[in-house]
Amino acid sequence: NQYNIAVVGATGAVGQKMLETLEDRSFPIKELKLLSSSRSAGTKMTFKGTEYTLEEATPESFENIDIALFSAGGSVSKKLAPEAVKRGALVIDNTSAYRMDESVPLVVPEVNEADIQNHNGIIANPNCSTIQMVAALEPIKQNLGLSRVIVSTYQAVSGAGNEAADELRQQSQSFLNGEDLEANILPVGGDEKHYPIAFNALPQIDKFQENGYTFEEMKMINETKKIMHAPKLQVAATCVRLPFFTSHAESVYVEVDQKGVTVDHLKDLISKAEGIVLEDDPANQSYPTPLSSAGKRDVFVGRIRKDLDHENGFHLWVVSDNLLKGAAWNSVQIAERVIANQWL
Ligand code: 11C
Repeated sequence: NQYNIAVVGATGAVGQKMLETLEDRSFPIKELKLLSSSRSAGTKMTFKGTEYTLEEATPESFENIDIALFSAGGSVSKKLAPEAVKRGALVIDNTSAYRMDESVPLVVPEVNEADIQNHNGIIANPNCSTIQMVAALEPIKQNLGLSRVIVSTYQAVSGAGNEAADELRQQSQSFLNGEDLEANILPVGGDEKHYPIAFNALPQIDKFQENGYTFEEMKMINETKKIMHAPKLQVAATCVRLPFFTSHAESVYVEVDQKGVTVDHLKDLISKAEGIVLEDDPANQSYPTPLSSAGKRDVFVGRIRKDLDHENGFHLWVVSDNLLKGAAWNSVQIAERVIANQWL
């Protein structure tokens, strides 16, 4: 079988990776429609050697579409996802618009593939930093029980889009030329103040919430509990933007329920888990980094250590390409599982 596919937001950092991933996976596409805002309509993009012209996304764009991959911002998804569903399309939405909606499954296939069946036309793709973390946590939770997670992130600028990546490029050049740095986008396009990211670290990703956490931190907290079906799991997050382009890295502290667990046991569980690569050999200085994981679909885990004070505590270093497993690949993977299980 082949399917009519629409990609909404095809010119964005994630949209471009969606096209690359559909191509790499030889996704069974009958017809492909590339949709965008009116601003990008008319832009040309190539898929499998054929040139496509982007069309402005309207409700009618979704007639005859089987699966629509949305990544054009929450407001576009809010407006157009219901229109797509009304016309019979299955929406896989890579924005935060529907993630915490109880009627919408929030899915990382390695963790909660079965939730896909409960969809009512929309399946939400989680936030990138959440996806890689829950993929690494699931085998731990399944085998040892999990009570607490404390994560600090080291996130790439591409998570904030192509304009943020351009800003890092420009500021880096200015810095090396001894010029003043101009900051217009990071930490958050829509917030009041902007700070340089080049040669810096910004402890703000997305806007501050009333409780003092940022929205990115609250996404990691709330989405993790939903995906893992663990409302009582204790989760705290600190999210930091760093000056590199691709892949998010995370220092994750976990407390497991089972007593007497060894590092080797944890390594064994991680190495056998689907979609995860263990890269952990301190004797040979082997561990994943943003550069080594960029362009790959897996989640990489290293630096597994036992906490020195808490009997059931462990530390992990989790790295993955934020635009692939964190976004485009997870969305396409959901689409593949929908098809394989006939859950359309
Ligand atoms: C970042 N995690 O790195 C964000 C990007 O909710 O899908 C992903 C935003 C989202 O800035």
